[in-house]
Amino acid sequence: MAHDYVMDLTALSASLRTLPPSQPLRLIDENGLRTDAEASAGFPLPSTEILLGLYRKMVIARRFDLQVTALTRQGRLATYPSALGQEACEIAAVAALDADDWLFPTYRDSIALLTRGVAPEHILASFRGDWHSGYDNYEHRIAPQATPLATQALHAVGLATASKLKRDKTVALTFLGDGATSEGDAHEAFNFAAVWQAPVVFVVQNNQFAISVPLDKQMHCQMIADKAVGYGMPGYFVDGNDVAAMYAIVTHAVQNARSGAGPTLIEGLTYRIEAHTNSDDPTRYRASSEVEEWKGRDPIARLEKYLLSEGALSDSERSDIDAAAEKLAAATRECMTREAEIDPLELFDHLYATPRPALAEQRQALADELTAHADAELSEAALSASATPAAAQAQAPAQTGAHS
Ligand SMILES: Cc1ncc(C[n+]2csc(CCOP(=O)(O)OP(=O)(O)O)c2C)c(N)n1
Ligand SMILES: [Mg+2]
Repeated sequence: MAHDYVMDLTALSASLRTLPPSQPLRLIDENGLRTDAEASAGFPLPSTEILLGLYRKMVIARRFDLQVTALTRQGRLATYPSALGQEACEIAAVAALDADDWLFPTYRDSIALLTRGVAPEHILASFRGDWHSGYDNYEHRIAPQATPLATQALHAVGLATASKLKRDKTVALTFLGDGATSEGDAHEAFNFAAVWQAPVVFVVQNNQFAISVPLDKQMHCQMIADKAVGYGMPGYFVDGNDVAAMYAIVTHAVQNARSGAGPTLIEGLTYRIEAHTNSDDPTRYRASSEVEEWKGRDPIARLEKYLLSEGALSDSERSDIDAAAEKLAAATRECMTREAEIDPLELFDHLYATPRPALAEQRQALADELTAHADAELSEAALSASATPAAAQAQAPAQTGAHS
């Protein structure tokens, strides 16, 4: 019996996963060359027009990411989790969605938001500590960037299930980190998605670290994609630095979800080039030679090589993209020099549909304190204006004029 069971599982695994073990599915290799039918598992290469569009989005996203990291180092933002090196996963996933689909991102996925049209100022409001989520979630159909790991995966399954019940064809896509897949919430999300055949796509960005913990210290399986078998959904192990492969597989998964074929788990194998956040020192837990090795597998350089070899990326196209990236970087710098208008009383909003009496009292107490503080500041300002050298200075131009 045990033997039968093993046979069944192997057959199920083979039917759900079309890939040879350990070999990520790839359409363009590290040298920018098109792969053969075996490596691509028969997935077609996206058109040159689509690839050029993805290239443009990746270059712009990277410029944004570098700019925000620099601003964070200058102290303009409290924190920023960079996605440097992960552009292929981020941009391909978002590009595969329709405007009506929903995205459930994590703290790592700011460039996905950017690519979906959220303004830098609105993306960065939470990282500056101004608001919990600075964009209109309904307008962009993007849930708040989740910091509690894997919680957003459950929300994605919930929305997808509602979509199925309402028969409205909306697909939900959620990003997860490799570490997040070890959370209970991830397992519950995978399980319910499969049981309910929810139209949801799980894109796991395996950047090989959960802060300082490398993958092999937090899971014993060979591939995260293999976990899909246990839930009864297809799993794909994809080269996460090959934007063509990521786009092809996510598009396939989104189409499947929309047509009623249920969820898919996609593992994009990539690497986190930057620190976990600006408060992390990665030199304490990984060798710089490993980082350099992965820099050599850069997703943008790879696609650029392919496009150049196809004669599909002209000098003028490249300078146009660079100009757009610089314009965005300048706009990002500019908006981060502006002070945000913050109302401290918002602290009490969105907690209860009907505020509880104790909370209403606290709100009133803070309102009174703010008014008292503002009054005190006003009278202090009036006092110093009439009694300090500033008042005398107000006369200065006339005196200067008289003497000159
Ligand atoms: C439920 C929960 N537990 C712990 C943390 C602390 N924490 C923040 S990021 C992180 C590592 C996550 O790694 P991974 O899922 O691989 O995502 P990455 O940061 O690499 O994108 C941890 C443990 C958290 N945010 N939420
Ligand atoms: Mg990770």
